[in-house]
Amino acid sequence: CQVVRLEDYAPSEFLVEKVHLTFELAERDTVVKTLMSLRRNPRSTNREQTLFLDGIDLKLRSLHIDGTPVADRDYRLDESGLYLFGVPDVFELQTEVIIQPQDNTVLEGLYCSGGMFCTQCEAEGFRRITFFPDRPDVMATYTTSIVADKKRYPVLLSNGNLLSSEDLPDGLHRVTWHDPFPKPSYLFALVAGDIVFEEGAFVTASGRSVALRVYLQRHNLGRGTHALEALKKAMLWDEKVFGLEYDLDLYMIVAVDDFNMGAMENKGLNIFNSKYVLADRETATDLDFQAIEEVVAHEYFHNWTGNRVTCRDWFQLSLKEGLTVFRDQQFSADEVARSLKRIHDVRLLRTVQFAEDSGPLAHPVRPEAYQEINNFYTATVYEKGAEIVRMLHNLLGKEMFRRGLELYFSRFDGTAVTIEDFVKAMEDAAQVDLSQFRLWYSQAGTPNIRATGNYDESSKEFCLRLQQGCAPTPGQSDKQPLHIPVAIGLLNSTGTEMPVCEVGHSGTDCDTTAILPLKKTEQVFRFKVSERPVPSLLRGFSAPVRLTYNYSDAELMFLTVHDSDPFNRWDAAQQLVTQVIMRGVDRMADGQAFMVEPVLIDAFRQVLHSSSKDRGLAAQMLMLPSENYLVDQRLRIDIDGICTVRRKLREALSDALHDEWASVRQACIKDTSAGYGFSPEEVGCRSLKNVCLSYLAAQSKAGFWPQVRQWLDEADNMTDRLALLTLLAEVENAESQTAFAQFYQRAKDIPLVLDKWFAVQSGARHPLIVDKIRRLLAHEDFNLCNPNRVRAVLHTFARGNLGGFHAPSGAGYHLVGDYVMKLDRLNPQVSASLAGSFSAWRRFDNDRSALMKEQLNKMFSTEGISRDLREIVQRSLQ
Ligand code: B3K
Ligand code: ZN
Repeated sequence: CQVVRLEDYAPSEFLVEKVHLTFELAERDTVVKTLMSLRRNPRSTNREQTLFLDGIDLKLRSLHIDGTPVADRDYRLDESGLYLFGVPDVFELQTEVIIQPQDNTVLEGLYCSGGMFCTQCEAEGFRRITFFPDRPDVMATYTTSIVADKKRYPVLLSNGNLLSSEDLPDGLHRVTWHDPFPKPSYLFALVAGDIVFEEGAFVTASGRSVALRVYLQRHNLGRGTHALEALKKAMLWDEKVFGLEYDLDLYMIVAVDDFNMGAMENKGLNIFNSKYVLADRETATDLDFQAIEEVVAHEYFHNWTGNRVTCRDWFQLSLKEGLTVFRDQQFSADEVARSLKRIHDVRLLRTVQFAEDSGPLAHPVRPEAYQEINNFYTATVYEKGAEIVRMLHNLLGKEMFRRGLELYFSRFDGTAVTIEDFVKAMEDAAQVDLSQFRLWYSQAGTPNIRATGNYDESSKEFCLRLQQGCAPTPGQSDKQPLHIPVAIGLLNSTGTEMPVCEVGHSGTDCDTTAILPLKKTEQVFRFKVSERPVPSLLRGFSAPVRLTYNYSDAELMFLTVHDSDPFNRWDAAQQLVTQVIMRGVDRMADGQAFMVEPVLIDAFRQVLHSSSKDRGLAAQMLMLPSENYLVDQRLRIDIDGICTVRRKLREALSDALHDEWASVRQACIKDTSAGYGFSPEEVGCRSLKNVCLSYLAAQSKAGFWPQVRQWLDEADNMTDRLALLTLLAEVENAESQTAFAQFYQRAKDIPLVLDKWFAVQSGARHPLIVDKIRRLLAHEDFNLCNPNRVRAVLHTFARGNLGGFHAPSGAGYHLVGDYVMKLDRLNPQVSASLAGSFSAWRRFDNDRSALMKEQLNKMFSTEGISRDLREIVQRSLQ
């Protein structure tokens, strides 16, 4: 299989200045006519007379150079594109191709969704539309004409500003768009359909007024308001925080039901998975509302970090993604409770990214080789990439970071650049040396920090030893020490923070949080303190590392109550529960019975008692760490032990604190009785209320389930309804049956709600879950061509329902393995991501490991699997 390598990068031999595309959209054959001006790239060293243009599944109808048809001997076609021999240095190329969007199930290039035409070109989808140098360092200005039946496709959209629209004979019409900003082909977009819009307006800081439109299918009208409001907030925020304004007169978002990812930042015409646009309280949960805000902001922020300055090649993907995720995280943190946002992001990082970084699919944030670039839209490139930018932000400080970004834009606006260009701009602006810091981009794996503390009573010195290391990852056996900023605080015995003053520091201006620059394999830091401290380590999760410190239960409990950093309060609670669970797992492995440790009950009781101070945070502290987080704590995964101990612990906490769960739940209800609102307090209330409820369900008393049914009838929003339904999914009784039947009736015409109906069942801990999944897959509403539906059932099961997927019989593996193969023929991106759930096979017990490997082998030996899937399987087996 062909491997693309970073070290082989060479500038494009030809550049494209201008492109004029004409689409004649039709149900069977869509014609794409392309006129483009090409010229030899002065920066290319290659002097070949052959020009290669990418093109996949295109039927060539005609080919002209400077108006003259190209003779047969002067070109050649193969399955990857078009070779033109003996081309001049400057010329115009005219092509005409036929494509079949109606048969496009890979959802890349031009395809149909819900009666609409739409496009997805990142990373390499444009080559499915026309012959083109489909690489991000070829930036051109685009003019796009679209011709279509006016009745069926009254709305015709593309990037930029509207130039003209006119009616044509035979019920057709033509609309022409022009985007004045040079852009890479991956940012091209087109939409055609019978859609409507919700409109808003934004006046930029420099006084330009921008029309904002959220396009939806007619029956969804009214459900785009939240997205529209989020867009306005994001536009204002980027002006305030980074001085970045929008640059066109129109900003469009279109919601489509069939989409491989979350959304796409096409210039001026974002195309979104409808999951990240449509919302009202009847159909979306608080988490959905929050996710919409994040994704809308993320795509908007790409206009500068991604579009105006783009990537030179796909190895630089984190240049735009890591930076833009960081920006959207900062935005959301300003919008909601900052610490909750951080907890949310760190949870994701620790479960998904850490797992990726410790398995066979581990890769640096700037990868060095790929077979299929779509496999690299990963948690590492996105989330770890964002953590690197966050560390830079903390190292440089807010002001310097902003200046660095300004320098970056002044140097590179309108060009395609590298991660190195970004780091250099930061380095130059702040006058700091980032040479060691750069390793974060090239070295894969999660660093481990072992921290040990020692207090010397006589000298009143606290000595903190930090040792860093990193396990080998594929292709990188030797790791160098990284520059890791470790934020710490020191608490005295009453829980008050002491100044963090290093020995030798003169002055009296020590802060209560210090950032220690860990740069060597081992470093010792000494602090002057008045008494033995309890250290609060890695505050705010100042670096994407695993840090261990030999905390006693009592110390963790102390931090849970006293740490002034709310993130670390939450983290201390998580560490305490994790510690207790892992001890339980060890005891079980030794054949001992489960017992709940009183320390945990005390800790939970304390959190419950003071929960009214910050309900959102309390809810997070009371949630047990996910199975996914727990399995990642040890190299060898004891799946049965973890699932069992976690379940028993939940039951024990349910029992021991029954009255507290009930009363805190009541208190929350009392405070939200005024109706449904979306303020952080109300969201916090709902989440705490539902956490309490889930504990009450774990050891349900008589009459509980009929009560749940009643609450379900009374619920006035999707957050509560879904929380209740989730509980009902894990039991087999009359209430559960009617609840699911009724929910289905309400959901069946609303795809996003129906996805929830599927997902809740797929994620349920249930002894017969594999049979249940089979039934869901055979359901008339299950649809293998819709990625949201597939993810609702298969990804939820394989990635979120560990007990079920890893059933000892191997039935879960079998089922998912079969569906990977079925899906692969339709949509390789989705099949490859599902296949990733087998990648950790080596870490399981021998029986499971063999069964998982068997599935991977089966995939590998199947003829004709996609490049996407082949790469994932191959790397998993290596
Ligand atoms: N840039 C797109 C992702 C495109 C996915 C290609 N397989 C979404 C985003 O990160 O904003
Ligand atoms: Zn992005």
